[in-house]
Amino acid sequence: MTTSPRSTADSFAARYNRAPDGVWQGPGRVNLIGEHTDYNDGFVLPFAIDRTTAVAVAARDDRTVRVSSDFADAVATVSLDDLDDPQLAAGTLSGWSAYPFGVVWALRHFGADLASAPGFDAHVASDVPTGAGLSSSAALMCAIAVALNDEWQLGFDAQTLARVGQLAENKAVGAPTGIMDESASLFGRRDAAVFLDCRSLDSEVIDLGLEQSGLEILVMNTRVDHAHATGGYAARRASCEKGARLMGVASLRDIDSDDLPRAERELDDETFRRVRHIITENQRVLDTVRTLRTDGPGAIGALVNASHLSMRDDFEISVPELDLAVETAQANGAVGARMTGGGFGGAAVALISSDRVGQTTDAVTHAFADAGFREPECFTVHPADGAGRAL
Ligand code: GAF
Repeated sequence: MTTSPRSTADSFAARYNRAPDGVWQGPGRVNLIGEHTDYNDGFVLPFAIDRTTAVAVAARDDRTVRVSSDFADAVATVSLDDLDDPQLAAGTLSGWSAYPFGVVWALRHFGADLASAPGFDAHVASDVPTGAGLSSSAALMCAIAVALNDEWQLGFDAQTLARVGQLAENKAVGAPTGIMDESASLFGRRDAAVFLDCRSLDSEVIDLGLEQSGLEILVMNTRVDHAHATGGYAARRASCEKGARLMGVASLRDIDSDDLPRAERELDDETFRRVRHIITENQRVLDTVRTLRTDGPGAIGALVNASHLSMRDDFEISVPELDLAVETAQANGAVGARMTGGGFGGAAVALISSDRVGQTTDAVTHAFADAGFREPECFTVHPADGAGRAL
């Protein structure tokens, strides 16, 4: 099922009996390399994908905010006046509407003066699969953020909107995520990746040249559900903070491979392996950017494969389904394959020659059936433009 700006406008009109002022969209993302490095002030290399969340919005003449969607029956309603509590009033936000309402709250936190702003009606539609590790939440946050930035003429730049989305995810949804996903969704460019320094927030668009190289990105969604508001993600973040504290640095960005022997001496084995993943992963991002520039995407396979092993063995965020997808893609001639996103489920991606997509999809599907796993969902994605007005 694909989402179009026009069909989202039509759904809005059916729901609210009037036309929207406009339709905005925010894409999901695939991270090419650089996992769990964002909240360690490190480097990431994601790209926005051609799967998006669209939001149709129209202003109201009162202070009411109403949001509806293709994926939930009820219309959620709140007053703008209830979204100005600096701590977020308990119980104000729950369910999926915590995302759009959280963005309103976070815009205010970043200085938007909404004292006399009009409320709005919004309708959301999306073809970013949820729970697949493709950042359906950032897609939604960014679609809403760019829409309200235009609708209320707030004048925030994309970097600030990324921070707005992240804050909403951290505080309104309760997921202690970094800045990568919103940055990818906002800064993405067609056939390119976003090289982001998560400390300075400087970003650079890096051409991928997939088409010229005859390569595709195959997403292999394991359909193993994961949630970043609970469990392993927060635990990994805590381990990294512990590692930095014990190493006497502000963040793991401040140490590099020369510090590994000291880290091994001073840290317990588990914390050491978490730290080693971050240090080596940061280096792999830098090496990938350099290799893309000099030799193109066909030459980054070893780095992509090494990233997966580091996540499997050192950071321990893979699951058997992700490992099987990666190994099967590699056995079928992928240039490289790795799990993408926060881990504990979701999707793996393979960089693969266009003429091997069908064969690899069949091989992964059969391997999952043989292993007794749920049927995976395999599809190609293409690096696409970032969030903005679509209609
Ligand atoms: C999730 C988070 F939202 C990101 O901030 C990032 O930490 C990622 O997991 C792991 O690289 O997508």
